Amino acid sequence: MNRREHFEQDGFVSVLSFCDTDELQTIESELDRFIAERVPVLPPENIFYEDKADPSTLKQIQRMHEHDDFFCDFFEGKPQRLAEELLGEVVVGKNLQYFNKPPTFGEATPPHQDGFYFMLKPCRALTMWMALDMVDEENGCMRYVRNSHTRGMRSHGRTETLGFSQGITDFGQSADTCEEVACPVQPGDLLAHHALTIHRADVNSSANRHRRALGFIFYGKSAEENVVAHTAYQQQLTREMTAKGKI
Ligand SMILES: O=C(O)CCC(=O)C(=O)O
Repeated sequence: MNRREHFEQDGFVSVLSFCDTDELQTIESELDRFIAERVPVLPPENIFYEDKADPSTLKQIQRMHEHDDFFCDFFEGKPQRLAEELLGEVVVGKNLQYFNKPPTFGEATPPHQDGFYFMLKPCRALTMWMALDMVDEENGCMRYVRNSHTRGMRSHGRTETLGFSQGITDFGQSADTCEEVACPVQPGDLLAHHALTIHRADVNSSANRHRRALGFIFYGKSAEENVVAHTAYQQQLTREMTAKGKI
């Protein structure tokens, strides 16, 4: 089976060594530069900290490609080509994200389907998640429910998790637990999942290992976005997070 067939069958696929050591070294130094120079001047709704008063707890950066030439060029290169191969259509790049779960702070990622956040018709989109650190069960590897992308959208409700405001309300049915696959990865390995694939991750329970990754979101050209509802939801969320002092 090729990787598109794996993606279509399981709702996710892993691509080992998507970036080699040289590419990773370049990404690491560009990321250091981005965090030092860009993060301090970005709109606050693009940056989430576990503890706003402690910069070492940086948890997420949103839309990096809109703020930086290096990350824009990278996003539109290999990740976009892979997205087109897996979805089988022309894609539109929507978000390049940085994720971290710092040791002792890293919260669990609630079970969710990205399509619930995206608000697309049809729900033709995918997310890629490329590890920058070694990520295993101890520091919270990604977990996918195999084949869940064929069973439609589940009901979601608000969570208190910063950066993952919606979670599946009835997660834990037997198909969820029996079909869940833990995906440990090495730096440079990439996981791609369909926007309807249920996924989650545990807390980072390691003593001193970070759990960093880059996320790439692409919508298929055939997917129509409910821009009004999506923008209204994002604005509401930003207001709530500001009021709670989270951003
Ligand atoms: O990093 C994580 O724990 C979750 C990432 C995720 O859910 C996603 O990229 O869709």
